[in-house]
Amino acid sequence: MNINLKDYGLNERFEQEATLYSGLFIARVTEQHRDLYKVVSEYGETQASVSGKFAYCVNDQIGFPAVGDWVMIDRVDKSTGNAVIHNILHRKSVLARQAAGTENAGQVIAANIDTIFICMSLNADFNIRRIERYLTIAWDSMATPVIVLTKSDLCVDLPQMMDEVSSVSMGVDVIVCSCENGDGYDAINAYIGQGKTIAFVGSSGVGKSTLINRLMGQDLLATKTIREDDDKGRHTTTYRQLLCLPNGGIVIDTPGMRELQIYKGNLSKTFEDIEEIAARCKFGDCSHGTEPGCAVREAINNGALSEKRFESYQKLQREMSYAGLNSRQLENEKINRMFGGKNEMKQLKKQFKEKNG
Ligand SMILES: Nc1nc2c(ncn2[C@@H]2O[C@H](COP(=O)(O)OP(=O)(O)O)[C@@H](O)[C@H]2O)c(=O)[nH]1
Ligand SMILES: [Mg+2]
Repeated sequence: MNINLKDYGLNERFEQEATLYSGLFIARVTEQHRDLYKVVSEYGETQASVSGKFAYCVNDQIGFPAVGDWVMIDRVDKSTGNAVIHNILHRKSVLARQAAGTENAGQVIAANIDTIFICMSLNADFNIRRIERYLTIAWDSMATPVIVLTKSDLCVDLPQMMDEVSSVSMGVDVIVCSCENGDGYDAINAYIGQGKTIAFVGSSGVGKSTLINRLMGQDLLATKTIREDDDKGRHTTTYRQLLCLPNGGIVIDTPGMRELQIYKGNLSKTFEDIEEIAARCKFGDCSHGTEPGCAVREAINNGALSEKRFESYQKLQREMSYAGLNSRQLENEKINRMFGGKNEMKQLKKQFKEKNG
């Protein structure tokens, strides 16, 4: 044993749950390369993949392990081949998106995170509609979103941009930073504590890996060089990766996502202002079209609500495929599908024990 998993965020909740699986070892997923995972246990890092039974039972990508997951593996001795992942422990939070090119399949971006840093640069990438999209996903994940505005050194009109951001970021902390002058690093560090996991999300090129390297105190992650910046389609970070920070805390870097379609989201929290206005409409089922007494149209007409923001709200609403289902309900659904309830789960464990002595 040479690794203290507390440094990787292990806490009592996961330790407790792990005791349900005797004969298996607890580990955290630190990297994912398609079907192959890198996991870390008390005995060090090892490669792992899911068992055939596991793959057979899961019928949605959401059910597969992802970076940040706590999993139960069958071996820690590398000399006997890759470890087999048999179970995922209950996720405390799940950041998910719609899998690219699918209609109704989710994909986990990161699991068991405490804080999501939504990164956007204050130059080319700046787009408040995108912040709304990220917030909708983040608020549903059970982790706390924080907006990180990068490259403040390249910003032309900071007060104007901050105004725009504050019109969509109610209840969310906003940090302005720059790796050129170190602005904002103290504010970022304030979120990083022993055993806490932070995920960085945002478009490619906004400076996520640069920021993480700063926090690590060394250039561990590849970042784009100036010359490579011309090469538009290129992603320097190609897979999700979990790293331990020198002063405690764990970070997950993610590659930029070309499309971030919503799989499940929380519009009520992201658009609290609109829902508050809508509550004053004359009709409870007002569609905010041409009905009389529509408070939303009135707010748009008198300038209290931006039409663009309302359109964005409606667009995201249409996009939400699992409307009405929150993360916990989805998680329960998944367990029922996988194990057909508690009895089946017990049965499986018994069979597994017999087979593996
Ligand atoms: N001017 C300026 N450039 C930055 C800043 N942060 C990152 N960059 C540059 O932006 C490019 C993309 O950074 P990278 O960390 O690879 O972005 P990622 O794709 O989000 O991980 C690199 O050339 C960085 O040097 C910043 O605060 N100011
Ligand atoms: Mg990167």
